[in-house]
Amino acid sequence: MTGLDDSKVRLFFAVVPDAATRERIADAAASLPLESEARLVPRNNYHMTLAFVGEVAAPQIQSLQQIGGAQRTTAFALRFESYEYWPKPEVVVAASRTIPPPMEQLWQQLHRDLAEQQWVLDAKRLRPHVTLARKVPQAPVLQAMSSFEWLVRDFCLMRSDTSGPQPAYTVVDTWSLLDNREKA
Ligand code: 2AM
Repeated sequence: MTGLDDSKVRLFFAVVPDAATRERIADAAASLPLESEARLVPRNNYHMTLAFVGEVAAPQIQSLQQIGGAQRTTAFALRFESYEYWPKPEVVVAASRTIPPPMEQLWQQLHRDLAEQQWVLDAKRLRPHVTLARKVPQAPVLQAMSSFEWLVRDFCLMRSDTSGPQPAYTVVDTWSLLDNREKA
């Protein structure tokens, strides 16, 4: 754990892409037809959120790290195959519509463990996605997306600093998912 002071920090569990996947995501983002007010997510900020926890006081971070470290899910692969426009948050995302069972298990268990520690999140269901662009007030005409696979071998607890023009994300802790051969 680095760079955390006594004040509250904004935390979330997420998967960060490897370099090759980051390139595929950037390719998908580059093909988007966007109006000038839209903001492409900087490529260093790409992530797939698993659970947005929100503002957390420093002494509580340890309990989140324990929850992350307690997960026993195998690695999984996801295929991102389409763009989606989500009008409420005004974002365009790259979406994966087929959810691998280990990912559903990780999502369910994380939310159960968080709820047990009084972290009740408002997420209703898992919708695997990577946000590509924000501040998109109207649905763009979206073409077919060149699909790509993302092999997920680990996940992180991330800190989000929203004080600048773009959020700055830092990894607080990372946990490897289990190899398929060493199932819990
Ligand atoms: P996203 O994953 O759909 O892009 C860090 O703030 C990440 O947590 C964001 O990328 C964001 O969406 C996700 N998130 C989910 N719920 C959020 C909320 N209520 N407030 C801020 N971010 C949220």
